[in-house]
Amino acid sequence: MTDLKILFDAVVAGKLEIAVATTNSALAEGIAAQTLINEYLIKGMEEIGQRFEDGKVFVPNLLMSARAMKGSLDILKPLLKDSTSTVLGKIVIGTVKGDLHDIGKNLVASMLEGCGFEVINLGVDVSSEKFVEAIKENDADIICMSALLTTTMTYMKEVIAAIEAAGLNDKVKIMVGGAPVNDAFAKQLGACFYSDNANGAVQTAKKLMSA
Ligand code: B1M
Repeated sequence: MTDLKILFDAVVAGKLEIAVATTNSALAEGIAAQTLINEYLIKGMEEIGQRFEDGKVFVPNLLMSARAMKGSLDILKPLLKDSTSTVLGKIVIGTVKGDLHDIGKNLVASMLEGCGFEVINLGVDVSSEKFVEAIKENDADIICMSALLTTTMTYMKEVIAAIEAAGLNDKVKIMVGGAPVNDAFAKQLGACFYSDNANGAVQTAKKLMSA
């Protein structure tokens, strides 16, 4: 029986090979992908984030942890798919300008894709112009913005202003998320829907498509 604490420790210590090997053995024993993500990978990233905040580790440690988490997620992502065969809607997703954090955003994108949405992932450091262009080009139903920094979350306002200026606000629904974002902030932004995790983002997106 795999000791799953090893997975948590591998993320914290940034040990890619151990993270990958433990993920594979846990899956072989029938442990669900969602359990590995929610109970070990995300918690490992939270722990390294806390150590960074406390000045105990530095940016290279964050990068190694991110690499270990990504290695594990690459194995788990294909397993997040459900049996939906019809496309529920089109979603443009990206991390806003100035922000390079993409692990959470990619997890949200994978879950949305796995649950039947067509997802156009614009990556990180995405400008308002690029968001607007992608909405138009893809005739998107929903846009999801992610921000992990208190200094970049405010850029969401600019994206919303650009969407309004392009006359797209009646056409596209806006969702926001990321560690510093909360419901109150989403309300301040205006007609925005907030979710604090990937599962919640899928549920919200499904509700918006059936509204
Ligand atoms: Co940085 N970083 N980082 N970092 N980093 C944080 C965010 C920080 C909180 C760490 C800390 O101090 N405790 C802090 C921000 C402080 C603040 O703004 N108040 C911070 C800082 C300061 C920085 C730098 C400035 C450090 C420096 O250079 N001095 C720098 C900024 C670079 C930049 O972006 N311009 C920086 C850099 C980096 C790395 C590149 C080294 C690396 C990112 C690698 C990568 O993403 N490819 C990194 C990492 C790994 C982190 C922490 C440790 C982990 C983030 C993560 O991946 N979490 C983070 C600390 C923390 O969050 N505890 C930290 C796991 C992920 C699954 O969770 O992203 O929250 P999360 O996503 C969740 C939800 O938020 C939600 O669902 C996801 C799944 O449940 N969600 C959405 C996310 N997006 C959504 C969109 C939606 C809906 C839900 O749309 C609808």
